[in-house]
Parts: sequence; structure tokens; C-alpha cells
Amino acid sequence: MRVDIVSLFPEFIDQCSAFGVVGRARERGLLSLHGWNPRDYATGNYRRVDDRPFGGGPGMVMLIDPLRAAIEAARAADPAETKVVYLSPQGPRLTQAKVRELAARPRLVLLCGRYEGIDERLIEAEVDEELSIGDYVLSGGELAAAVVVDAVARLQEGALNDADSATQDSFEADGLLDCPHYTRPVEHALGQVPEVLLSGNHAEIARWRRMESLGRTWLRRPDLMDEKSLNKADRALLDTFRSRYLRGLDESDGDA
Ligand code: 9D3
Repeated sequence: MRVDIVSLFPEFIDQCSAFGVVGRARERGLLSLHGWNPRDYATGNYRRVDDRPFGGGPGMVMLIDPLRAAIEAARAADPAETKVVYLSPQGPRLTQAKVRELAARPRLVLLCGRYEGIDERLIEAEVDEELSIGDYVLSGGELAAAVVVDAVARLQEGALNDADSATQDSFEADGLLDCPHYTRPVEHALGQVPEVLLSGNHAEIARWRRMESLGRTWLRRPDLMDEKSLNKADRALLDTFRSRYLRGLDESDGDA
């Protein structure tokens, strides 16, 4: 997959994608990143990329023409059809479903804003989709673009090694949170590893992990869970988790 990034700081996303799974995907040729800096397409002695907002107010607005030239250069670099995604606080929030959709495309142009934002006419003319990464204020779209690049890169066929376990991930399997993980040593001053994980009984271990995933999702992210759509086995596991959890709460009440 090819991702073109239009940004005043294209090196930033490059650096964000140099390590780990994403770095390896790039080394393996599964992902290529190309930066396009609107500054390089700005004209005049000052190479301006922004100006003051009509109507007044604080901050600056990115100019249409340098951005448009950079987007057109990015489009022209590869004939495959491309979608232009503008990372912006006004977009719907990025989800794993959207990540899967973007990851399946041959290429993508990511547009990053700085300052107060981009002239609305450029957005209307060139942008296919806006995406936010969450309800907090960043100082520009670059970190959000790096998030998109990371999330789509690891879904490229061959990007993950067996050890990276794409399908066991929360969200990717069935939208549940992950179960807890443990490694050596078995006994530690901070506590011991749950007995079941040492049992060698793989069916029991799978059941325990499923129960923990269900239980944690119920406790921490009930918004992700539709209990009515759980099958019988999952409902039974969640009931077991709940009764153990409630008993645990009882005990701590008793101690107090
Ligand atoms: C303080 C500035 N705000 C005035 C009400 C508006 C504003 C403009 C530009 C807020 C943030 C930004 C820059 N943010 C992004 O470019 C951005 C972003 C974000 O801030 N949060 C979550 N997702 C994203 S994607 C791009």
C-alpha cells in the first residue's frame, strides 16, 4: 500500500513509522510513505502557506493554492485511484472498521492541517473524507496521520509475524478487550500467575481467557458490548465472571 502525506512536517510521520511492525512493513515493501510539503508549492519571496482569517479572530488559516498543488502532485505520483482523507477534529472518530476499510485500498492521501485549519473551499473541492482520532485537542493533523499509518500498516498482508498475533487482538477478533497476560517468573513479590495458565489444559486456558475478555469488557467498556448478542457459552462465562467479581467485592466489604 502507498500512503502519501501532505503536511508542513512530513518528516514527522516518517520518523513515527520507522520502528517496530510499521518499520518492518516498510522494509518488506508492504507499505511506502511519501511526503509532500505545501511549502514547496508556495510561491512568492516568503513562500507563504497561511494567512489571516476573513471575519477576524485568532490564528491563521492554510491557503488553498499551496495545499492544492501538493495534493495534485501526490495524486499524480501514482495512477491508482486514491481517496483524500483530511485529519480534522470535525471528522467522525476513527474506528477499527474504518482502519480495515482504508487498509484494503491500494493507496491513500492523508492531509494534515496546522494553525486553525484549512480554507473550507479546499476541503469541499479535494477532500473525500474527514477523520478525527478522538475528542481532545492536538496542535495539528500529523500525529493523527501517524496513527492512521500505524493502524493500516499492521493490517497489510505479511506485516505481522506469528508472534504479533493480529487475530487475537481486541477489536479485531470480536470487539472485546484483551485478557490479562503473564510471563515469568511464576512467583513474584507482586503476586502469582493464575493457576489455570500453568495447567497445560488448553481448552481450560481458552475458556479462562474468553471469560476474562468478556468480564473486562463488561467492567471497563460496557459501550463495546451488546450482551443480548452473546451466544449461550459466552453468556455463561460472563455470568461466572460476574458472580466471582461480586463475591470479590463482598469480601473486600467484609474486610473493611
Ligand atoms: C484551539 C483550536 N481550536 C479552536 C476552537 C480548533 C482546532 C484547530 C486545529 C483544534 C485542533 C486543531 C488541530 N487538530 C488537528 O488537526 C486534528 C485532531 C485533533 O485535534 N483531535 C483529534 N483528532 C484530530 S485529527 C486532526
